[in-house]
Amino acid sequence: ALQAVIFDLDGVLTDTAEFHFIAWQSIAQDLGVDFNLDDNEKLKGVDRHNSLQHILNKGNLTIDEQAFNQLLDRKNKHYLSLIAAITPQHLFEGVLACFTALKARGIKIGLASASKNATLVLNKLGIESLFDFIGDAASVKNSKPAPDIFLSVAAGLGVDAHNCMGIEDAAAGITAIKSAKMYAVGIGDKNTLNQADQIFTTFDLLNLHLSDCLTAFESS
Ligand code: G16
Ligand code: MG
Repeated sequence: ALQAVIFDLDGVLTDTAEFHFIAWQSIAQDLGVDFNLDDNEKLKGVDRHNSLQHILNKGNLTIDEQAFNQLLDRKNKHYLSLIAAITPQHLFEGVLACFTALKARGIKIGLASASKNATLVLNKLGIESLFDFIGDAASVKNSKPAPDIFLSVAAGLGVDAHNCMGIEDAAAGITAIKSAKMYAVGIGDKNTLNQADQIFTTFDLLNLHLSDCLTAFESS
């Protein structure tokens, strides 16, 4: 039976995916690498190191470690300036209602974000205290699409993977959930997230259909 729901952050609970895109696009532009929405789709859920490597590969560029780290630092500073204005108003519609409904059913709530800024963002959204366990992106070895972060959150919650549902907006995230042998719910585009067990266009639709979604888990 379902004992925990493990949420991704960026693009699932709030629209920080947009801010990551703006910050990466600016780096790519300076490197002279074309960076479009399709590239961005591939970077969703991917950690910063691998994201920069993807952009360099696309431009057939190699840079030394110092320059690499400087670009990571610059991207993060830009990102931090973009998220400075986040308030509880930026929480996607349906998130609080969904959390309340899960808690009423005794289902635990976890966070599996690849972002080292996750706690800061949760704080700004005013929802940090609602989580039973928040995964630490810095302490897992392999980033999404590897299952590590989802497995570490399940362990932190004290719940077996097969009793967990994972919620993701990124293809790499859905792969991570399925590799962790969990039930996967996608938020976003049907074609991009076609590996998911269920897909909703928005978080609000997931919340509106939460009972059906939980029933489908139990019969899976
Ligand atoms: C997020 C984003 C990614 C971002 C990554 C690392 O993951 O989707 O675009 O590159 O975190 O973020 P940071 O540079 O803040 O450590 P998630 O898993 O919350 O979607
Ligand atoms: Mg995401």
